[in-house]
Amino acid sequence: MEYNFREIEKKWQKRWADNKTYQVTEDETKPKFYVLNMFPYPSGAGLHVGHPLGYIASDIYARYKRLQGFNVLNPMGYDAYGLPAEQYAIQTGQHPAITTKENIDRYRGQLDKIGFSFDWNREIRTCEPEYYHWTQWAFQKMFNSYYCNDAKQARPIEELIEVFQKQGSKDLNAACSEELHFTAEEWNSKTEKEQQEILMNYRIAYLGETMVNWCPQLGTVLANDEVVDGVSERGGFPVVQKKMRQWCLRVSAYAQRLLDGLDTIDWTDSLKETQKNWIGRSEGAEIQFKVKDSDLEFTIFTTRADTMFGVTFMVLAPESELVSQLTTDAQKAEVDAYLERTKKRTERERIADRSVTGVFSGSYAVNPFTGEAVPVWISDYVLAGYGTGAIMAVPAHDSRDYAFAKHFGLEIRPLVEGCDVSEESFDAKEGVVCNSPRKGAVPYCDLSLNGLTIKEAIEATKKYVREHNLGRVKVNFRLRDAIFSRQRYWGEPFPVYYKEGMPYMIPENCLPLELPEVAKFLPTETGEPPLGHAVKWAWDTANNRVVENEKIDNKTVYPLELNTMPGFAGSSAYYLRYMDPRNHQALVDKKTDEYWRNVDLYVGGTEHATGHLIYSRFWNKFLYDLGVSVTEEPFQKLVNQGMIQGRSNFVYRIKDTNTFVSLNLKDKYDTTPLHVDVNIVSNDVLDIEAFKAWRPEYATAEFVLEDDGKYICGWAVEKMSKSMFNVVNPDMIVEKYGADTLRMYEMFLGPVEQSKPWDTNGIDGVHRFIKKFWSLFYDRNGNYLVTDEPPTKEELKSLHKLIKKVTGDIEQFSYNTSISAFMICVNELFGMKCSKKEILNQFVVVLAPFAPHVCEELWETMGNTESVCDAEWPACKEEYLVEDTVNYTVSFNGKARFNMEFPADATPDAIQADVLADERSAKWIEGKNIAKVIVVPKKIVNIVVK
Ligand code: ANZ
Repeated sequence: MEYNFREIEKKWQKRWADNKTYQVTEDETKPKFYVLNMFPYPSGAGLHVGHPLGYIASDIYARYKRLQGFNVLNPMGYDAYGLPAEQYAIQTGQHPAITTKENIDRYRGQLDKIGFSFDWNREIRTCEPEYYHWTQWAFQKMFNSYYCNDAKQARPIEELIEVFQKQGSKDLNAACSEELHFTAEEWNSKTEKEQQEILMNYRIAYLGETMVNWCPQLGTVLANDEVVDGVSERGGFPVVQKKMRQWCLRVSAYAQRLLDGLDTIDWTDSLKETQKNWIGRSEGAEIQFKVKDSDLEFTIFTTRADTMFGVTFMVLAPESELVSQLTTDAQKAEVDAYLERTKKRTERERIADRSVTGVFSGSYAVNPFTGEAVPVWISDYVLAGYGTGAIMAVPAHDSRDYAFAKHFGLEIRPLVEGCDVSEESFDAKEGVVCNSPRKGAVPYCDLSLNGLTIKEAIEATKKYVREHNLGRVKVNFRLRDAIFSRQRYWGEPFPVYYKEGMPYMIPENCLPLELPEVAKFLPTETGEPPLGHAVKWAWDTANNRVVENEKIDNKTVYPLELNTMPGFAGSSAYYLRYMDPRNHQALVDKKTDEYWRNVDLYVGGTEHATGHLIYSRFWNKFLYDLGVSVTEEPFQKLVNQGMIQGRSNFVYRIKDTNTFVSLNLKDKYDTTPLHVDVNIVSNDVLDIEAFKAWRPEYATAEFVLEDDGKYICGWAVEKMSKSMFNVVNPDMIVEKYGADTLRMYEMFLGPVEQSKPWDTNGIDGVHRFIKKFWSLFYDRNGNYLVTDEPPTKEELKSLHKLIKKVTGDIEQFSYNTSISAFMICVNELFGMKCSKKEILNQFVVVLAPFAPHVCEELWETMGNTESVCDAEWPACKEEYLVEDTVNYTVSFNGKARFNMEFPADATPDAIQADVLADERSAKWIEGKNIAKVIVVPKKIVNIVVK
């Protein structure tokens, strides 16, 4: 019988579906293991061979764990809301729900062909009301919670209201947007609206005034990475910085816990480092400066409190509220012009750009340590959203302050008098390096920092600041709150209506609030988001239902929110929903949650290092505070799969002609390289007829060929993308070689974590391996070869070497070396003509995670009645690996002369006797005396002759 992969794969895919082989339930008798892939956004282009790389890697692990007796959860679903479907809808008028469904069906068809062990019963789609019910629910919980810094957890907002009623904001230690001070009486005498405004300052989901990248032409806020050089990445429209009231999530409240949690999880060091930098913890001090000749005061944040004596000016962020307060009339025109200019720049550009710009405010601030007045400047190198948005500048010791001072001719004053402050003496890290002792006590301040290290000096200064009430010790984080509103259609609607301009939540039991239909997917003429086109988008509080907008009376019927949630909303807790995807009462049932707990192995791309992987950790911690999630960290181990790059092919057109010249002749002409579809190129040889048929303009193309009549294409490794015509569709590979070959080949390409080009040149080898494996079971004439004969020692050794290697490799995600081990073992068994059931049964089990279809088939052939998925992973028996003989190098006077085999248990005396008796020794001993014989067990025998 031939290896007919098409029939075999079809048969087993059907059998698995019919028998629900991959359906999993909570089984208390077995330990659980939860494997998860970052779920895909189903794009219109379908899957290319790069996409399944991570899925195959995790599938192998899932199958391996199941064979080891674990109850494995391996679900799959779709991140189905998103921009491309909406853009497509705008262009074509097709409803995004329809295109999304089509794309999902296509993905599913492709995935099914690869033989994954997904439990499709648990599929989720983030755009389904059944799913986003719980996204909306979590949002409402965040709205109704605040973060208590003492308890270090989210607490119900009612608790805060109670505190305000009793004692106002006194002794409050809660995460907030702004420090507010009020008494109980003040609170109690406020109107409902005023109280709601105050609570907004503490809610974990809150409406906040934030600076956003606003693109008027697109009518939406854009994320930082969607803005390039001040224009939108899509369309190139101008983007401005605008203050807008937007939904935000108070992620910053969790900064310390997000940092601490990293120590408890098994992620790569580089990923942890990226998150640490993103969170950006920084210990420092907030110090108050009085404004000269005024009652005003402002606070700066510094990590170098010890540099107070080197302050020569102050700088405010352009967006700081202080700017208008401190700008003098004389400076107003200049300041306004400056503000107008900086408005156009995004924060990211401001961080990256090191050119110096700024303007003097006209005011002076008084250094509380020296009593000296220094000028207050405004510059966009100070960021509004960090620290207090104001700094004290110490140009002698900070490089940006230094550049600023140089540019504007401001004083540069080192901490030690008489230091050289020229450009050459400035070190970007250390500032001006002065080796003499620090400046001592100065008039007005009795603090001496003489002889202290920088660290000690910082601590001493902070102590002084505290004791003299000049400020406070402060830990700052770079991590910002997440902006959670999008002016888009294809996203989760907010379960929110507005009364007197303040948001209210629709009752929890009315969730989900379904996305309404709209006539157009564009912003409205008045600049409202697309939901502004909906005609039935008002909340009737008397009947608790959605009603027509015309019924809005602002007494019982109110307008609903027009923004939708961003892409990361639906992906922030999907791993919890897989545990219990059809539960209508809760996000996840408590008992079920306690069984699955968290994801043991998460596989996905590094591009999510600071987005999804921060948001979902935050979201999970919030749910943990609520008692919903049972572990604080959602993803225990994380593996980043590398990217599969495309291997592009090129043809060379002679300029201004329709003639194409082959690679090795192209230098004789003036040519332009053009991408050619890799699917009509084989081993870099162009299929000329297919090329002519590819595009109408090439139908009449002419060619300058190599001597052997071939057209050879050039090649390069690039991103796999449609525009480079280097996309390889897995369906084609499955069709030609089968899914088992595709799976093994993707793993054979190299380490999972590494990026590597797709290069089909080796795929035949992998396919041949499976065929050779098959031939251990059936000969060419279809005769079944498997026997019940007992295996030999050599055969057992070969098998157990394989078991040991593959077990170790899988644990390390080193699948490429496993594939080589399989090949070696098959060659060994082939050489020994081994078709013994005892050997092959175990081999099949070990190979099954990699090539499940062919293994199921052969497993069945050998008389097994249950699926190979439920076999037992074989244990490696070390006794089979012990070598029977040992190879010794025989040396004379330290020079290796020949080798001899000895039984592993031979004694040194026996070895010595045999070596000396060997005829080859005679030549080296001849005419000399044996002075000494040294036997190093299992290695060498050295004979010293004189
Ligand atoms: C004086 C000083 C002297 C500073 C010195 C540094 C070196 P990290 O570690 O990032 O927290 N800073 C404070 N707020 C800022 C803002 N909104 N925009 C830009 N820069 C700001 O850095 C904190 C330091 O960055 C602070 O310490 C402050 O400058 C500056 F030799 O104060 B330092």
